[in-house]
Amino acid sequence: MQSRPKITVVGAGNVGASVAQYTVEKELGDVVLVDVIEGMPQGKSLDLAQTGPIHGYDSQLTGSNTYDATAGSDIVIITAGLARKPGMTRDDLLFKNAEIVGAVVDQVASRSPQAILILVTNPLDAMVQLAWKKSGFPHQRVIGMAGVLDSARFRTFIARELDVSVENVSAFVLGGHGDSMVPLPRYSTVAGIPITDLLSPDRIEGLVTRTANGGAEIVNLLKSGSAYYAPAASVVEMVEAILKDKKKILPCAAYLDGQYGVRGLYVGVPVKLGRRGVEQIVEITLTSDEQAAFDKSVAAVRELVDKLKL
Ligand code: TXD
Repeated sequence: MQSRPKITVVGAGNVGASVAQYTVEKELGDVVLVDVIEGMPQGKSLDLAQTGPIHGYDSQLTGSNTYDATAGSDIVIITAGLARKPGMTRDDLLFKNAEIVGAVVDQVASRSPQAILILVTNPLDAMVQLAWKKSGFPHQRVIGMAGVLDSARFRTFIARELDVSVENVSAFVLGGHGDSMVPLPRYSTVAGIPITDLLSPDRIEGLVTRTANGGAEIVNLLKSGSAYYAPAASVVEMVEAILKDKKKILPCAAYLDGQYGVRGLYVGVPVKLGRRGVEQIVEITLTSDEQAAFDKSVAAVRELVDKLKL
């Protein structure tokens, strides 16, 4: 009998394996890891299961190269795909990853018709739109992870700049996950104080630029592969908000149906996450400069979605 929530992670690579690790460490549920590489999800699951006695978790871990073990999942996280290599843009990945994600969604949606899907694979916003279309799920149950990561990066840089605890820093990031993302300094705060009162426009501009290029900075350092600890932690914050029905407001790629002047497209905005998935889109008033930057980011997302004919 299953009494713990069931969380499937498709793609047991760097992000997927770390998602599994953080999920069981927090005892959020049992985890099924799926990957196309034979033996790999099974091996990682067994290794993580054997960490349980040391770290004190009882979550069950299962690895598989097929999908039957995923049936009846509460949440399915999709990280399957190729990661960016140095010099490769997220957009280069579009067609290859669309093929992979489309096939994965077909497999999981039929076996877990009530699941909430969390997309991670890049280019993120287009992959979420694709997963929503392919699954036939209500848009509230198909969500993309990007904003939590982007704002965690912005928070890290703000905390370092001001030499304060990261816990004091909140940050606000809008738009697509890409170089055109829109960090919003006037809604980014340290103990409630907007950073626009604490830092010069030049310093803020530096932090904003570093945030927008945050993924590429790590890709260039690692040489092969891309960031995975913070991306995985970001996914797990969303999983926890959903399973514990926290109604937590987090920036996620969500389906806009007129909000922020956008209709019929997934883009990063603050949402309320609870057991039903995206329970509300939080709308704020943008200045004309912010709206222009947001519109530019939306246009970049729409271009990819159009290329996929979604
Ligand atoms: O903010 C964000 N959304 C992101 C996105 C942050 C970090 C990483 N981001 C993207 O996630 C990245 O650009 C990639 O598109 C994915 C996964 O990144 P990861 O770093 O985990 O890549 P890996 O280590 O290469 O893992 C991908 C795994 C690998 O083990 C493949 O064998 C597997 O995906 N894979 C598949 N699994 C199942 N089914 C199919 N078809 C499949 N194809 C590949």
